[in-house]
Amino acid sequence: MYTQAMDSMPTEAKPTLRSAEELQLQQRFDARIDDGQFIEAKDWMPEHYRKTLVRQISQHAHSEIVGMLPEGNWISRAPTLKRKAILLAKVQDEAGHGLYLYSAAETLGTSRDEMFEALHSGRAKYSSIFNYPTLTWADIGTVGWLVDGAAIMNQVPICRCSYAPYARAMVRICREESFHQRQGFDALLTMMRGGTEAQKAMVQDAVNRWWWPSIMMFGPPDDQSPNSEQSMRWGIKRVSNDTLRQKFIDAAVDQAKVLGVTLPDPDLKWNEQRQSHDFGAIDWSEFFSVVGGDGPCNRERLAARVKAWEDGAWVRDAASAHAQKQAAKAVAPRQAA
Ligand code: FAQ
Repeated sequence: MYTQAMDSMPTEAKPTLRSAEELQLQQRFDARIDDGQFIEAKDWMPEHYRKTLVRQISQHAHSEIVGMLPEGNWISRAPTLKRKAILLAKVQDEAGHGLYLYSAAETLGTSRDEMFEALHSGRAKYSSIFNYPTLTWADIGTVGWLVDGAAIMNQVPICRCSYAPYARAMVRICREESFHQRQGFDALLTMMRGGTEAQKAMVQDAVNRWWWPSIMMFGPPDDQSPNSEQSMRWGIKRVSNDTLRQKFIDAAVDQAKVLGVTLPDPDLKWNEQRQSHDFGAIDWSEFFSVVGGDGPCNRERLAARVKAWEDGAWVRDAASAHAQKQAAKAVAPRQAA
């Protein structure tokens, strides 16, 4: 980062000169952010910007991978071949999203092993929503409709995130998320339009259980969101937690009407003045308890990820042994020559 000329200067002169250079780099970085330019992996960036990105992108990656569990649980029980093929493709897509995102985080200098270790030791977070159980087939449709719907609402603005590798990954991810939302809505519509009374009741029950956790996905209210101000200043987040939550609620109300389900909030009503829906109080104690590790499925989800990591040890060992052999073969002919 620093020039050789500076390294050869007397020690006492270094701190001032270094900070002068850093100041200049910081000013250039701030100007680029203000100008709406993208930051690439090789560009200079403040350490706090780098750390914030690693935190958000790795947590996002973990969410995609842990998010495979509640839906993967239903692949063998999908009601028709068509629904099974769709669900299989969706769960595979989530794995792909996780891999794009881990790659984007790696460009910031954090290894995938470090990120996995943070997840497995419980230090890293993943989305609160994946700590709820998928009890019936209607839960799978509801996850697609509400959870993927909330994910798209949150993720479309990240396609314009100031960190280019994250923004590029998000463009690809959002294209797939919109298919995910549609397939969930379609599965629910099929049950609500042509299903039995029991199937309709099953859909309503799933919506009742997933509604509040889905609107919590956007994170704490803006005035209790410690990272928002700085992340918005840096263009990592483009839209605040509360604004996205409101947009999601407004969109979901109309979709619920098409489906013929009731959203479980008696205070939900159109506010003519705000041109938005008012809604009831969110139970933030539930959110913080789930994020803190005490949700209905936190232990089960983490145990499944740790087991998958341990079961995969032989694959990682075999791949490294193969890579070592290949490297040795590449060196051997050169030595013989
Ligand atoms: N769950 O200051 P803020 C998906 C934490 S992907 C758990 O507002 P920030 C696709 C937050 O990390 C879903 N923790 O934080 C799919 C922070 O803690 P920390 C994931 C949460 O970062 C569908 C603390 O609270 N999407 O669904 C949550 O500015 C179906 C204070 O919060 C993303 O990750 C939460 N819901 O804003 C897959 C999108 N909310 O780290 C499979 C990218 C907040 O300081 C099946 N991420 N926290 O210890 C973001 O947009 C942001 O990180 C937010 C949080 C908006 C999630």
